[in-house]
Amino acid sequence: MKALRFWNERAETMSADELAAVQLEGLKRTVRHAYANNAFYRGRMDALGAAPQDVKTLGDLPRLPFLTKGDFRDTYPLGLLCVPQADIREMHMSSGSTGAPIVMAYTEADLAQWAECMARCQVMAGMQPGEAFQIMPTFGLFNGGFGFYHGARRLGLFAVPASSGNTARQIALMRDFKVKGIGSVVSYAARIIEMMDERNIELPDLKVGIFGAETFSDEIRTRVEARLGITAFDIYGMTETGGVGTTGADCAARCGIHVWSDQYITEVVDPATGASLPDGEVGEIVFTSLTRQAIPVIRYRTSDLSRIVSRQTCACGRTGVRIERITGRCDDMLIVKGVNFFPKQVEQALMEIPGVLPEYQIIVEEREGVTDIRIHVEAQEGVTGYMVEKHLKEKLGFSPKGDIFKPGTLPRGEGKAKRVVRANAGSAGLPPCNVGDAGSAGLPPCNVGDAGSAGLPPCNVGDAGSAGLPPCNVGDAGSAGLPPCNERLGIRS
Ligand code: DLL
Repeated sequence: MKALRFWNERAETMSADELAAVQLEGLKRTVRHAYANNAFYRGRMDALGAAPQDVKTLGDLPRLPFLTKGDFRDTYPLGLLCVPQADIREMHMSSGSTGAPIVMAYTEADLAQWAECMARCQVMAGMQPGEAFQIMPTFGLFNGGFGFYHGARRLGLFAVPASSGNTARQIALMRDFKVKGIGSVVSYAARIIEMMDERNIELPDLKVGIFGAETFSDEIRTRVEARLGITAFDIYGMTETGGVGTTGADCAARCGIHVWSDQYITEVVDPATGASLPDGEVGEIVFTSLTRQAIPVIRYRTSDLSRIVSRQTCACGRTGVRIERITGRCDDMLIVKGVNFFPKQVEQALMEIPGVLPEYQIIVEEREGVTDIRIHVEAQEGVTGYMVEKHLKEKLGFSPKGDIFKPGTLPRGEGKAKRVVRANAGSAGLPPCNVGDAGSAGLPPCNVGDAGSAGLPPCNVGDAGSAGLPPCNVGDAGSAGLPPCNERLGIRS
């Protein structure tokens, strides 16, 4: 049988004119549907003096109001629903870091749309019907596990729904069932590699990795590809647009994320003013869904930063708009000593240093209105704080303080990696942590590594693996009477 190059060749290779016609029809339908069936949408449009019949061309899109994460939260649980509740067949939810959760509901048709988008992503990555695909994001309210599953079922893959965790079993499953492709949160691929290295395991059948849910640098991608012997693809999506893969993935040509443009209109706006930006300029990505029923999104501001790289046909033959791999989130940007940067840039710089491993954290400390950061990174013996500092200075323009940890000692989670840890995370309703501020006596132990999860046991950063250790005072060993972390190789402060 001839290998599939596309899942839906017609939809994926439409001419620009066809695509524009499909988008206009989908936009008109979606706006009419939301206005007729949802009080929140109607109220927003009325307040702006916009009516469904005002949408006559795609150029009318900026006349419609934006939808924000705050709107999802304010209307929790189902205030954005545009169909009777009895028509819902599934829901997913993201917890976010603050406030009420964000809910997405699906009708039968919405589930089919998700499966279609995911099947397109999986074929684009080279998966073929009948091949085994292991799904490692969590199955549950997080959309990752079910998204890969719906796509795998639609495409006719042999689905291995491993969910997250139990790395030894994940590796055994991949080996025993000759798994060809994996879907995962990027940081989990690093964990699998760690265990493969420890146990000297190879997975010769594995060829494809589809990773997403968080930004990752080209350097990490290259390392993962080299060790696993795979081609790694970047898949993008979010709860609000209907889950993983709804807003596309990249192809083997690696020239941006292909947004499924018959399903979503992409805009890029200035994050501060909301004004539309021309192609090529970096700004906040805004999506409008064209076929979704239960909770359609109209001009949804994602907070994700990227730019439109091309509207031309890609080398792979697909014609939809392509955006650059996500740079970071608007709220992730750090400004330290007058230098603006994203966590992904720190990762990129760190991964250029031989011997530095892909586990790191950026501890953000705010003192008297001044932001400073401290980098915690795992590295093999021989890497010194000076080497790290010097390289970061060259790449970022300033030298953060940093601590180097032995391999396997920084805390690890099973979901998205928590790369940025705010030293004053107490503001999110969490107990204040003492990372970077060990001087404040009497503070409860911190939850470094998963500051979002309340009720976590105190962590032992620096030796997370060893049970029974007292909480550590990362960032300022020795002060406030706390015992120092016991696994540092080199400290520079
Ligand atoms: O993270 C969906 C997903 C699951 C994507 C598994 C890929 C793989 P949420 O939990 O709602 O959904 O988080 C969505 O995660 O707005 C981005 O900030 C970030 N994100 C998702 N994919 C990528 C990616 C899932 N490929 C939020 N690159 C989004 C960078 C990503 N950031």
